[in-house]
Amino acid sequence: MRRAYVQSLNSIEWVMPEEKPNAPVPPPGPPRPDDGQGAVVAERKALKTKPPRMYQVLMLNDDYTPMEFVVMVLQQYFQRDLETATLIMLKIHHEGRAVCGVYPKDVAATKVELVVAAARRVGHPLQCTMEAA
Ligand code: TYC
Repeated sequence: MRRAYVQSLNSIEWVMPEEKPNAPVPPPGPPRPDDGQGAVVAERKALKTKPPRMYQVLMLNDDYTPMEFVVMVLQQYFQRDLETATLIMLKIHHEGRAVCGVYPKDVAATKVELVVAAARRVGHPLQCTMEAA
């Protein structure tokens, strides 16, 4: 801002030419970098988090695991209703494999572990795997 001086009767005084006593206060401009004078600048950063990579949990067919057990697994571990669980079980039975659910990696891995453990506890050879969706 440039200042000018004017000479009054017997003194020199500094005046701000654009300053008028009742001039409206201009709105604040965009934030400026911290000048070390105590100014606080809020910066808005674009969020860079991506959604997690998802994994399909699949069950595979075999000749020994009872159909009822597979339906129970689909209801208990994949929150399927009886009708949906039966349809998924039949798809595995006829096509060899089917997707039971899609989850973030750690959730999918836990489901695989729980399903295989439940099957082995009662002596069934049911196979459950995961792969990137
Ligand atoms: N094929 C099995 C049977 O006839 C049933 C079955 C379905 C087994 C799905 C495994 O993931 C499976 N008893």
